[in-house]
Amino acid sequence: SKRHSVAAIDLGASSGRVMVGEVGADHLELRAVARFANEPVRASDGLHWDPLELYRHALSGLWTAASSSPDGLESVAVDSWAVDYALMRADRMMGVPFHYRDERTAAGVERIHARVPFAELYARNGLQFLPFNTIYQLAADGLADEAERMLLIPDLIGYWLTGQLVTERTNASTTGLLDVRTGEWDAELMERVGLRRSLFTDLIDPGATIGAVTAEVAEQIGVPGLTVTAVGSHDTASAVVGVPMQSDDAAYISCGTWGLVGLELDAPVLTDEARDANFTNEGGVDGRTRFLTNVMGTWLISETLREWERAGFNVSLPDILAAAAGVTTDVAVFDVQDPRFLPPGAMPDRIAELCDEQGLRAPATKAELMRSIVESLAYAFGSALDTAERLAGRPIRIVHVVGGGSLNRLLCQAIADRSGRPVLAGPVEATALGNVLIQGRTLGAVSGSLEDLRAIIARTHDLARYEPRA
Ligand code: LFR
Repeated sequence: SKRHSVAAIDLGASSGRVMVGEVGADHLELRAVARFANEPVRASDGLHWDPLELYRHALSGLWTAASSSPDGLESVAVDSWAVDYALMRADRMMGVPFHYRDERTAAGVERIHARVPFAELYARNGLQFLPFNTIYQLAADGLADEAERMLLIPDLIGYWLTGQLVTERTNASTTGLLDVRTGEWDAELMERVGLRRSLFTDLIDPGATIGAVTAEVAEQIGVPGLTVTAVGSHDTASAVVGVPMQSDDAAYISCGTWGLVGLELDAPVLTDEARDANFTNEGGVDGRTRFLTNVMGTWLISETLREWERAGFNVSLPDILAAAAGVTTDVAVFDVQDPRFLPPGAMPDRIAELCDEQGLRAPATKAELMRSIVESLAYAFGSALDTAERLAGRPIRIVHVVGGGSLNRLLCQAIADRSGRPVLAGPVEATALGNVLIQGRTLGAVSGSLEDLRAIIARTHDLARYEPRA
């Protein structure tokens, strides 16, 4: 069958990449053409992203993608972390977008809940409580009243590429302003919380064509008329497309900065129990529901490494994981969901502090600390799996781990052990694969349901299996 080349711009909360995907009915291959860091910047008014820097990398990555694809690129699509946005006025970005880990949002949470109590919000938008959901950020954003439009990060990049103002639906589902039952903007909720309906642009679905790149962009990337396609622009939506689940008893952990633990369902679960367990019903590709909860993820590991580095101790992740694997004493299993771990900063101190408060023996060495983080993450993942199973009423007999965390063998084995279920690890680039497959389907390179697309991944990628040990 004919092979088609497309580019995926995949922006994670700690790094971004541009990948070229070659797709055909029995062919799926990714090649990275650019990888770059995405680091928060703390300025006097808070913690920010640098979207122009990301856009610069995206453009130069596209240039490399095009010039290294002899048969030509047919399409490009963007995905990124969720909830964050730029405010626009007269087609220009107002101010510098905030990072969701910025502490300003606490005031927004109070303002919103004073108008719409959380239980009612949950019934309307189906979202777990995360203090940084867009609705809370907008309520704390001094510029929202002056803005004409709000664009989520992938839509901002899409706007710069094409000049089209649209909002892709899977990412819109993380704003808190989408009706979980209809998938449409909730105008009544907007009115009650004092947000103008006109701030929000038309919704489009994954698979839609956004438009061709502008002449200026074509000039910069060296490809005239390249088509920008919508995919699951929330990275987790694309990652879930990229999980090679083969049966209804499979769950996933999309393990990067966050560990997103859950199931794909046909419809939301909006029970009191789901709300109390803080499970979310995010919008998936093809109208599926991503029923999951946010667990802290490899953020704890990367922030710990960053803190050690600042203190002059440089160690690679593989080396410290090897040392952690050699720890034979019992280590503290602490609550990784403690809110003190949300902002960037001194994780080793915060972990020691939490252990002291909870009467746990704080890790004595760096290897013990790393082991303690890994075991604590695995414990939290395991209990989230049990909760998902109970809330959805669907047995989980196999756990897929995708994303960067799938390369962490100590973690994958600990998940198998602590959850009592076999783990299938990989692919590491599930998000880019999900992005590329939806573009491929729009081009007619592949066809069928998400199950058909996942079967292509299963056929073309090797997974590592971890059996639970007693
Ligand atoms: C993962 C992710 C999560 C979202 C968090 C913040 O990259 O997109 O799904 O809850 O980042 O946007």
